[in-house]
Amino acid sequence: MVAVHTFNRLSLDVRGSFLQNQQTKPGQNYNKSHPVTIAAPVKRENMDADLVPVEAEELTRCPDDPPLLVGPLRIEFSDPITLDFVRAENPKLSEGGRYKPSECIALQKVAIIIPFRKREDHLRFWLYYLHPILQRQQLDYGVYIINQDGDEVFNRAKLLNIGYTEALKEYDYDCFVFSDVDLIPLDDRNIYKCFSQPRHLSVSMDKFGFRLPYNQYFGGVSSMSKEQFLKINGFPNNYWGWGGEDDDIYNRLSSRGMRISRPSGEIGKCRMIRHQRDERNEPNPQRFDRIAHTRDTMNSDGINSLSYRVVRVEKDILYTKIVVDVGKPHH
Ligand SMILES: [Mn+2]
Repeated sequence: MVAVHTFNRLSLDVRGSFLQNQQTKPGQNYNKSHPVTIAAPVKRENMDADLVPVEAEELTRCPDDPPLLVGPLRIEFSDPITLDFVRAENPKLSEGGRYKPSECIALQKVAIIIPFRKREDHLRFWLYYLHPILQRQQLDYGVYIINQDGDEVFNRAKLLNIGYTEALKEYDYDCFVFSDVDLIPLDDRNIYKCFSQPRHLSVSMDKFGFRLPYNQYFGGVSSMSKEQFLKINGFPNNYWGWGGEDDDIYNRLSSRGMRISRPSGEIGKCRMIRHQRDERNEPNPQRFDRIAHTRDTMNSDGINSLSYRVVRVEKDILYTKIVVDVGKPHH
């Protein structure tokens, strides 16, 4: 009964107003009809059976349908939250915003990459809501905040490339979730993992009236396996300012014969924290020209041409923050 532990922890929540988001209500466990399948024990080669603790011997792969999911969540941004509160709420995390389930072997090792600059208030909400969700999803995960240093024009896609690179230096991740800091899923069945095709997770945002703005839309929250990411040479490094980089990424995956996988509109609902447009992230006037030439540029502009400098790394129990110098646009 691996679930018991986690529910005990959740019941310690002290904030009534948020409690309901995190707990199973009667009749709300969507997985009741899907009994947990017991996978065969993982083979352990070259290990002396006498030395293996009994618990470790019994660990099996986590089920495809995590049994702790609760379905629709209530997400609101009215009450401010402190990082200390979020830390206290997530006692099972380890340094750097890392977690892996103790009750089973996670199906995927997922690095969550968040491009970031001066959105501390959004980050607190993201951490508050996402950590419990990701734990219920039984992922072996780490949270990487990639913070663009200085006040040059923002470069979201380059920050994502950097996150991919830096996360892999720490752990053998096989899946990468790229998320804006202001997007929170409204349903924990929207699993932050990778699929056989690149995944678009933020399919119905409140900002767009809970609809997809257009079929090729790949912005907001997406996931790619290491293999899928490398197949498209990662993301472009030369989209400075707002817009276009997500369409370039779509062009890349489409030109490599891949297509977008998505959850249903219901499960893919998410909420964006309302905000003003950031300074130094004005719409990029070159974006239309650039996305018209993705096929010509993608082989030379991407993870194979990435250059940057790490300014500093901050390890918190809730995240790894990597402050980076991404340079500035030419001309
Ligand atoms: Mn936004």
